[in-house]
Amino acid sequence: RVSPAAWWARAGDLGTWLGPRHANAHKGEHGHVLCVGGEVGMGGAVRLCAEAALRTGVGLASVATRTAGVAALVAARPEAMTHAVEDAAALVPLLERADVVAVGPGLGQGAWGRSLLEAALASGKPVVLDADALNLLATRPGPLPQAILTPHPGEAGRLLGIASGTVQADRFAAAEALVQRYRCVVVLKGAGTIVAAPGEVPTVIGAGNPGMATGGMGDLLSGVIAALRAQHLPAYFAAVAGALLHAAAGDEAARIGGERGLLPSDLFPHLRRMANPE
Ligand code: NPW
Ligand code: AMP
Ligand code: MG
Repeated sequence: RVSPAAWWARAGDLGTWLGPRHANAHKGEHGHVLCVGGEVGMGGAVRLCAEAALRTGVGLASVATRTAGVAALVAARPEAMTHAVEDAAALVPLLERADVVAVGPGLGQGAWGRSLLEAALASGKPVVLDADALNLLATRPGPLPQAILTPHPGEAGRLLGIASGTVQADRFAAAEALVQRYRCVVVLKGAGTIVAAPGEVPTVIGAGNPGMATGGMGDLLSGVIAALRAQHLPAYFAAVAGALLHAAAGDEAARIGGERGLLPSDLFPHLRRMANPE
């Protein structure tokens, strides 16, 4: 049994789910997402995550990243509060202030990344785990009920100890195996993204296009889902709505400029428009 996203919701409903901001709104009401990642050489990944959270309407976005990446990130996106975090102790006060923590974009798989991932999990905050957070998770037991996992088929294969081709041969079975192991929401990415969770009928996202097969596209998705979760959507709802919003924004960007050469940052204006009621 499958629930296609087309039945479940239309992309045009996304702004309606969040509702309009009321006249007296303040930034503290709209959620605070902390993005953790950006090992040397991959600072762009955590920037895409934070910028996606901001364009999906979060009130505040913070970034915890390597000292070497701070200046570039502040210059490129001054709205994000960017902190040099070289160890887990420096992450703890940032975790305390966050509503949702997105861990993994460009995190790397070294001791730095592992210590930050462990601190984020120990905080008990809702987490969106992507990219290298998932690769690090492969050597760590579940369950993680406070998590939303967003693996691509390669990451799903590493988590399950199977080849990515085996994941692709039966994507529903792979998504279900991850749900069983981690007892949390799982977003298995790729053409026909599947969103699965304990006790839920899996949802298939019918939107999206091959132009989205570009480095950084998944880093952006983690920020979108974290922002919806921080704006008080329940975990499964945030994952389905986020995957749909991301894919629909990708389709709109491809409609305007074509699939080839589509960049993750081309989605930002469309994320913004679709996250508002029509
Ligand atoms: P194969 O070849 O099939 O076995 P990796 P990554 C598979 C950061 N980034 N269908 C495929 O494996 C990320 O955040 C930083 C089937 C492929 O070779 C991470 O921290 C950027 N297979 C880090 O880099 C922009 C699929 O997975 C392998 C598949 C590493 O992340 C780029 C690749 O996965 C990047 O986001 C599919 N649909 N999709 C930046 N600007 O800073 C993937 N595979 O080895 O985990 O590498 O995803 O690039
Ligand atoms: P990542 O591999 O982590 O960068 O994530 C890539 C993102 O782009 C995911 O959200 C995928 O679902 C999406 N994507 C990549 N290739 C396709 C495709 N061929 N069709 C639809 N969506 C895609
Ligand atoms: Mg990725």
